[in-house]
Amino acid sequence: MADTGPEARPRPHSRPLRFPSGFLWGAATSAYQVEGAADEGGRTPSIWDTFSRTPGKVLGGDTGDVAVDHLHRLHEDVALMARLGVTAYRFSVSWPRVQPTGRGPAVQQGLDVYRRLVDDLLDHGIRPLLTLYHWDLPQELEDAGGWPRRDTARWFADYAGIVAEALGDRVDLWTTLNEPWCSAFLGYASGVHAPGRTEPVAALRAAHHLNLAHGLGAQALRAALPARGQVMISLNPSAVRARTRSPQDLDAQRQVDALSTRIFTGPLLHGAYPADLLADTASLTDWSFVRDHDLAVIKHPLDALGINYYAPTVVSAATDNAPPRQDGHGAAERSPWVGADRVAFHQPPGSRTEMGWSVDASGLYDLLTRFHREAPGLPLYVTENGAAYDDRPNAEGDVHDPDRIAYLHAHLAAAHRALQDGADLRGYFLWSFLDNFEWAYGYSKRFGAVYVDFATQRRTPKSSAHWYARVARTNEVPEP
Ligand code: IFM
Repeated sequence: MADTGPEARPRPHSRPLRFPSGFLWGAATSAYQVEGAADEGGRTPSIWDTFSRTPGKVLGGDTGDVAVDHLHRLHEDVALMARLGVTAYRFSVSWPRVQPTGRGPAVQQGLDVYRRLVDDLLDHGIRPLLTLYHWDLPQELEDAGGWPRRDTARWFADYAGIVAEALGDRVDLWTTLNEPWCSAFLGYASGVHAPGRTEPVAALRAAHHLNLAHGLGAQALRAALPARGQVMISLNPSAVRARTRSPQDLDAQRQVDALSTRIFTGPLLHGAYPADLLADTASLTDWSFVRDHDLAVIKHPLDALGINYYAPTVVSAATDNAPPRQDGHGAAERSPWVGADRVAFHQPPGSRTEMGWSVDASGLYDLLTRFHREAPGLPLYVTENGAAYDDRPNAEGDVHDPDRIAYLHAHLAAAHRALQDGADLRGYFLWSFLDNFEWAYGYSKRFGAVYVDFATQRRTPKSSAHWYARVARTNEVPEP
């Protein structure tokens, strides 16, 4: 549960905040959001190609067909990263680019793209962190049933093995899945993400098969990687706050914590689904899709846990005159919170980003210290953190983004407090290196430290990129 005790509050500091030596200062992207080249090299459509090409699904009809043309500009983009002092790059591999049918042979041309990228990163002294799945399921596998179908987990493990065989000699940090909560519940319950299905039970099945895919994928990685290969998963656990301490509001907090976080950390870290989650969803399913031995597979020992954090979630028990449901993931007609029908979501007062998400770094502290307590000794990475703002170049062509600098500052200070309180935090990955395709919001939300003119593809580092470069170079976060 969220820790809102006195130790969670910011402590005044006047000296720069120094991070441990070897701390990774990274930036992150994902394949569909940046690559473009959608129809090149034998790549087939993913669920996001299909979804974004369906009228009405993505704001402005935007697609990732061209995105920010990263695939054609890998060399230029890596050189820019190096100039900005980034010491690690988290990218994802597009499954349909390397294995177009999702379960057939690999395409060498697809694997070569990532080999070139990794070699370029290593030549510039930038450590690659490879994410195997950042939401772009090959469409052919969705047509065969998608994540609600159990076989998808096995096909994912085969794909993981293929990529590990190809790149395991040069990549040592591996993430199986990015934010499986979004894949399961935004993809199959609220339908605001691809594949756009609105089937609550399918979402629960998907969540389990994503967990299973992680476990089987981790086994495949271990079999193919040298001993120094590290296997993790990137979750987006919620820092859930109850609006009041009433038993009803605390129960709403418990439900959302189970559905957002413990549905993954339960099996991953403890080898079991939480009893309260099973009870909350009992009217929907008996969970018989969880088979013998699945939980042992999922509990495969992790080398590290990746945490993606943007904003806390504030909930209460719903009342008849409760405000409309707000969950920070777009205007869904159906709720992603399967089985939690009596929960209301609230916008706390205070500043917000362009996504409408509140700015509150204490949630990051809460999560890092929570997992430090829950899984003592497990190294942690912040694999995503950042903010969207309405950045625009000024008359000189410069892009000043003081709000993003303030956001990053506050969150790095929170990460530093967690380190001081014992969390074994090894690195931080800013989301995102480049402005990019923000899923159902298309190109309307800019998360990048580097501004991209989407018409010309010209890159302009924002003030925050220069600020972050100084942090990476000095290993210190300056005073505000
Ligand atoms: O852009 C996304 C990313 O793909 C996954 N995590 C959250 C980011 C901002 O919404």
